[in-house]
Amino acid sequence: MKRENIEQAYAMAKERYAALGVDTDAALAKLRNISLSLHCWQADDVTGFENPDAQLSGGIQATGNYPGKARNIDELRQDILKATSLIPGSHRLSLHASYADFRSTGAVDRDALRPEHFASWMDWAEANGMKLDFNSTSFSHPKSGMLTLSNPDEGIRRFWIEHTKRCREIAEQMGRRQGDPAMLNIWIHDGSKDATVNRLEYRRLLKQSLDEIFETEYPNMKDCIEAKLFGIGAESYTVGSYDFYLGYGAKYGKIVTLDTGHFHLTESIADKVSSLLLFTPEIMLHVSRPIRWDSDHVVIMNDDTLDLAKEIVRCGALDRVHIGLDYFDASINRIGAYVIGSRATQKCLLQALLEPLGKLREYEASERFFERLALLEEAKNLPWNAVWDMFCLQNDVPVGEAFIADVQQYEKDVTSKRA
Ligand code: RNT
Ligand code: ZN
Repeated sequence: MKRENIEQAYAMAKERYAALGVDTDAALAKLRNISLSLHCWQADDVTGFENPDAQLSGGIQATGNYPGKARNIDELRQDILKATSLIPGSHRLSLHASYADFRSTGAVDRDALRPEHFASWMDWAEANGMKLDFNSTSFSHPKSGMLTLSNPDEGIRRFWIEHTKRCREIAEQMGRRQGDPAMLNIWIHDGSKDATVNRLEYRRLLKQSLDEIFETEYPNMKDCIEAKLFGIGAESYTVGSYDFYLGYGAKYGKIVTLDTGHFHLTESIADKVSSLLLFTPEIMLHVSRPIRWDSDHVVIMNDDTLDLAKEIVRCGALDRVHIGLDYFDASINRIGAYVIGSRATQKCLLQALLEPLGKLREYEASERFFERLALLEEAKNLPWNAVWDMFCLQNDVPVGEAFIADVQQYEKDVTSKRA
């Protein structure tokens, strides 16, 4: 696309939006300030680096066998950098505890993880101007079973308590080093395939484990607890349900992670934002795309994601909502999957930032509901795409579909050569 055309289209869009009281330059500046937390696990189908034949467990599945997945830490890092070179703005990387780098330390089990096992990640992130977030990993481990932090077996429960404590310490070190708190997300798969007659007991144990895990206060990390509706093989009961974590978060001031794939399919995740903001400190998002189940398809610019972005902006909560991505599609080019999902999320945020909110709120305050609905409809086809192209131009990434060729080239040069 020619630079003059992008600039010309932007100038016209700017004028059009200005007539509705929207400042497109300000929207561009705000969007530039939003860092997505990119999930490291799209590049290798959530395999991690503890063991090359690791079998993904915990009720989640990456389906597909597209060639070229990252087989080691260096490849994963290279893929992430390729992806971020095609995504406008600067972003964070969210690591799972199963992505430790044991090359200079020797391997340890998950209850013995230390910041040193992530030192090379911290060096790498710093060198590349990227901040880190972290996740405990309860799945894909011999002690995972169906119950971890809620396991009545004291030995197993203690192992996972210790693991989660170690993860908080690692996140603290990441946060201290980068001068910005690392988000530590705790998601456990604990649940039951069939009817359980002990719902309360497992939840009591989970609460007890969390109480102990959170005993130490850390200033440079933030605890997030992620609920879920069900997993594969855990269809009847999930210990860490939304009610459970919402209660916990509201009572103890912890951040509740909303994964957009973890609710009944007709439930609006966007509608939860304003309530959480009133009762919990901040919000962590796992933006995903469920298709019939928590399938973790690549995020696209759909109504669900748009609604979510609009709610964040309408609540004036960009500084209280952390936007992480969480999907894993092994059926298409994995770097392309990062780029599509990240750019789609940003497009949604941009449209939210360009909403003629002043005018809409004026209509609403004076009960002009026809006018409100009419403007909401018309706003959908305001020239936001010209502003998006300008955003890509300003941030030196390919405009429009031009990134397809970049991903293809990388596939030709790099990923297709991986056996
Ligand atoms: C699983 C949760 C969780 C995982 C990652 C890999 O359903 O969404 O966040 O996807 O931790
Ligand atoms: Zn998630």
